[in-house]
Amino acid sequence: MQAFDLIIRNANVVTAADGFLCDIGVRDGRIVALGLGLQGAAEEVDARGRTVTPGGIDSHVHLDQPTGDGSVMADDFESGTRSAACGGTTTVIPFACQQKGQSLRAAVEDYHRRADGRALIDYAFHLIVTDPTEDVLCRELPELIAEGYTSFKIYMTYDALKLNDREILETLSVARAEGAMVMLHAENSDCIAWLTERLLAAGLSAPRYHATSRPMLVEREATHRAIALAELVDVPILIVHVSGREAIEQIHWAQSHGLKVYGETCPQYLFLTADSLGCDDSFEGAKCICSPPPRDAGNQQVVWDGLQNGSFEVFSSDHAPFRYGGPDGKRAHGETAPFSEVANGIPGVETRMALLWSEGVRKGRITPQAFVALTATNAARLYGLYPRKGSIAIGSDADLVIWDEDLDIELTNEMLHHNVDYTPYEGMRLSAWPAMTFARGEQVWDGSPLGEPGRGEFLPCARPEPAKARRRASELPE
Ligand code: DUC
Ligand code: ZN
Ligand code: ZN
Repeated sequence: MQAFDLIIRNANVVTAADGFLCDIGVRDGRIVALGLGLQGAAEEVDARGRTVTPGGIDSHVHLDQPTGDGSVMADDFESGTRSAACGGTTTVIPFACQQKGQSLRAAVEDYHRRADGRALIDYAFHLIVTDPTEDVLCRELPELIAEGYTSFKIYMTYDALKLNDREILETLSVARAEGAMVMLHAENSDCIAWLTERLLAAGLSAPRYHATSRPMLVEREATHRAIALAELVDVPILIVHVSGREAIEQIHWAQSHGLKVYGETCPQYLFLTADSLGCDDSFEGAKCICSPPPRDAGNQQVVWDGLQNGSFEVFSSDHAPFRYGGPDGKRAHGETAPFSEVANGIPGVETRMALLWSEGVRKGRITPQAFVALTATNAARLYGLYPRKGSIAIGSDADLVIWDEDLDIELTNEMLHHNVDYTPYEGMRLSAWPAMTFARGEQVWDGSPLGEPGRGEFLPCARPEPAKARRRASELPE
């Protein structure tokens, strides 16, 4: 028998901490040796001159998630994970979303049925808690956390999803007691509703007014409030999809006061602006409707700075796949639907890694090590998947990307593998793209998608170390 199933030779390995030249020996889907001159493999790949990073962990994606408003997500676990693999991502964490009135358990079981047998790469689940009844808080949530669903999202906006401050406090308390990571969608719901009503009453309903209805202030206020609520409970939180300066300032304030507040941002806040939603009243801008909305060039720069200076832990895609054409995507409420009825979210699971490598690393804005931390290692730590995922280390899964660089390619939707009919980044020029992606040692991308649906496994998550409260429980009154 050979010592290894696979050797990736002469790799310029980059981890969140280091960069070094070595061979990577893989057996049974895991990295079992890092060294020079490894011998004895069934298969060898020469990576000479090429950077090899851990496969990406996209810890914020929406796949086949029921929406309840007539729109349908175009990507299921098969197309979504195939697209992820083609873009260098080897683990995704989508959301099992509780509908109000539904048990959390039922939401999880339903989501497993959607995933079973379809995924091409490994996946875990976050929960979305929308109905924190006594049974959910006292029984279901603790049980599910113990079973490996150790992170959940809370919305502060959207009528069908949002919790009020009291409910947030109760839910945060459970996270604290059970050691789960809480993700918060921070936008002030009442401010948005008030602004939306006034805009629509004035006849300002085109996609571009989506940005007007959700100014930075509403994100800043909710971010501030989320931090205050978490401080009161003494529990770490992660603010998702942070769009610009004012929210980053809140996170930075919290971090500089010793609070465990983590931040996530996404490609749309680096590469899109409010102008992407249109400069006239055409519906085309619906392609870029997402929340919070993209801001302006000044805010883009502050987001870049935050990626560089450690304000952000995670760079995820927030892939929310709604088609532009057809009756059940962006147009589910008609061609002339007001912005407030357009499905929220944009695709990006396949483009996330290459956008950040091209525009971040290769343009000298972030280091290769920061890239790895932001796209893989930190997510693994924050969501209880480390060290199985997120690194190139002995014992870790052989989830690897070999990069092609010095390219000059035009990004088009035709080259992507999602089931969405557009990319918001159409026409951008990229200088890098994954040449090969390996997931647990099996090649899932070599310029063409490889691997069978169902090869991806569900990953129960450990209680994340970064979710630990700062004080002992006995220091808080019961
Ligand atoms: N929040 C998300 O996380 N994704 C899509 C839409 C939204 O509001
Ligand atoms: Zn959100
Ligand atoms: Zn999302």
